[in-house]
Amino acid sequence: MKRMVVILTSIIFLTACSTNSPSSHTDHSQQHHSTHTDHNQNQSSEQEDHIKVAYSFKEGKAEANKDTVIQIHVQDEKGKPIERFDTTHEKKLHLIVVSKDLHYFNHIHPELKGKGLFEVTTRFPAGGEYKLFSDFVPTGGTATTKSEWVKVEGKPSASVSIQPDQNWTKSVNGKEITLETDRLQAGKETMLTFMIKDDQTKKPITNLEQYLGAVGHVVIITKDTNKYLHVHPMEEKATGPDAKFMTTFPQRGIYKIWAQFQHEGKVITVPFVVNVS
Ligand SMILES: [Cu+2]
Repeated sequence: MKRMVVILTSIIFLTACSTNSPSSHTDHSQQHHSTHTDHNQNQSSEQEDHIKVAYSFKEGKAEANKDTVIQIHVQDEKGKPIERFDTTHEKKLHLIVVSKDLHYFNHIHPELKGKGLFEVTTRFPAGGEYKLFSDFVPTGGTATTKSEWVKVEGKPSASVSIQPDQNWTKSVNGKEITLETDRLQAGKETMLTFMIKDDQTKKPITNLEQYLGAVGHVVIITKDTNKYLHVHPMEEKATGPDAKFMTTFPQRGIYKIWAQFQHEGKVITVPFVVNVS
């Protein structure tokens, strides 16, 4: 079997430790290191530690429902801009934006303006706190994820409580997507299988298109937003109806999973909430 490409990046976000539940302290030592499935684990995390990412808004602030330019500054430890990035899944940087309750999710691609600066225009749907995750590979370096909270002005939306799904079949944009897993145990490899059908006819969809160079993309974030996983499919060139992803949930708890597929030119984003024991 073709070995899957899994980029598993754990995030530590220090300020979050003071505000989150005691469970965020249980594996604190581990959280200081990113875990990658390549063989340079220690080297990778050291390198990642030497990269700094700062976020800003071009207009100085962000307001809900207004075009907002997010700026991402990538620097080395001495403050020198990092200028070169590998293209991974067709982009130099993948930006994931989530609201604090993980209800809102957006996956966008800032453009490299030069001198380590990326920019992208987006709209936040409501006021409140959002977490931004930048996912990139500096040329000569390794997969890196850096996150930060940002505040958006405007009327906040009511917080949606995050509960594990009872029903693992969802209808989104005319598709019926079912998630199956072999197990949901922390620290063990888990296969996530998504099966995609036409919502009307229930016919399996066998002509999924490549989305960013693969049959699908999966982003997984813990309920407390402290951990981020970006998982690529086992078979990148698959076309459906199944798309399989292998990952390891680093700890027990509730996770939100967003799977993204493309069919007939449209991207489908389907969320699931699971409880890992
Ligand atoms: Cu992306």
